[in-house]
Amino acid sequence: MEAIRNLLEVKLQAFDPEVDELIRDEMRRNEETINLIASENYPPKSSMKAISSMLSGIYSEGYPGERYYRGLENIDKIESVAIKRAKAVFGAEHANVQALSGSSANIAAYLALLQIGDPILSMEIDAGGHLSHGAKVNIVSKLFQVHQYGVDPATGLLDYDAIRKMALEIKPRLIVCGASAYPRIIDFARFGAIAKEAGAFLMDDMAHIAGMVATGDHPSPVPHCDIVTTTTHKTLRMTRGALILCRQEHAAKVDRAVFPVLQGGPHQANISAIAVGLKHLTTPEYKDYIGRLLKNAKLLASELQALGFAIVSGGTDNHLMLVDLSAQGIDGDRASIILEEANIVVNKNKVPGDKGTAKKPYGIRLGSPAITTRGMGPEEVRQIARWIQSVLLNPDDEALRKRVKAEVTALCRRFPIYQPTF
Ligand code: DSN
Repeated sequence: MEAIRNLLEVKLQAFDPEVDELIRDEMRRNEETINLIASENYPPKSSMKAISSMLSGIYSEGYPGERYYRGLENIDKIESVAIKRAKAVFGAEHANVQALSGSSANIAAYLALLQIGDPILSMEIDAGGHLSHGAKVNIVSKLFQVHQYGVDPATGLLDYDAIRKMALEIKPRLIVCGASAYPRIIDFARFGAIAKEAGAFLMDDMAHIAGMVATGDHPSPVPHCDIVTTTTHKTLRMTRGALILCRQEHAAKVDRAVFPVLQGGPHQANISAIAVGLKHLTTPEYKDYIGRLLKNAKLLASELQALGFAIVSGGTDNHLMLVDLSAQGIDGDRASIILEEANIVVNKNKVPGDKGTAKKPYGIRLGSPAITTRGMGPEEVRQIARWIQSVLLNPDDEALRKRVKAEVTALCRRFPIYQPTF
């Protein structure tokens, strides 16, 4: 933040006060709101210092030691550090750090392992899968023959017997496990056995749980999968990008799928920030952060349950939870709007068996990564649950929302996002 602030003060404010003010507004919004978006977080100042360097203007098509342009001696070293750290943190045989986002990482993984038109078996978006796992509106569904599994609508859990049955019938070339909205541990060993029996490759998109995997607080998909992808900015708390981890046998195909098949020059400023972020993952502070994040998520789920909300699957094993609002008679769209009016930011989300639509589902998704980065703990989590209850049970009470907003803002002031040590 300091680096960005300096940059703003030195150049941006004078040159472009319009954009400067909008960025400042966004920083103020963050400082004054409770962010429960499960996929968002605040990167450390050291990572932001790295990303705001002149590396933003560099072109470096290719990989360390095999570039198409000259002048990349330092860039090669930086990318090599990022690769070495990514392999070490996750125990992977090979790492590619160039994919620009989770969706491009996933598409690169498919292109590495599959021919166009091959069958894939993945999780449907309504059950917690991601767009890039093959949702109808996504390019993946046009490139490959996508078959999808869901969760048991009664329990909200993956039904591994049903997935095995589908896999043996469909004979997919690739099975995708991993999700954007699944609150329980995924049995990667079980998926590995199903993929082996069906003769399929196995890929995991661990974007949401990668932070816990990095610290050993969640089973790792790496030993069981041909390829594992992740974004870098959710529980991993880095700047926005992606990693693709794979077995050595797939390394050349993965690298080629990223460049030159899918992308041109990688964003080297971000790769330098990812290298810095990967170093953070090995610190005792980060391990402690993940422990607090898990406790906060479990507590938020149990408090909301005690206050009468239905939590899909009855709780959470990770950093996120899905609240089914059908019993409260309020849809997730309206819920997210009135919570935002009280400075509590969440996203609407479908829940298993949801009768609503993507735009008006009957659930919301909540996560603990951002509030935990700010240092909020049990006392604040209990208070947040009470605020959520009072706002959602009184959707027509604007005065109440104003009062909650004032209380939320006061709490946020006690927990500045960027403390001196972060
Ligand atoms: N949009 C992200 C999420 O919220 O899970 C996934 O890309």
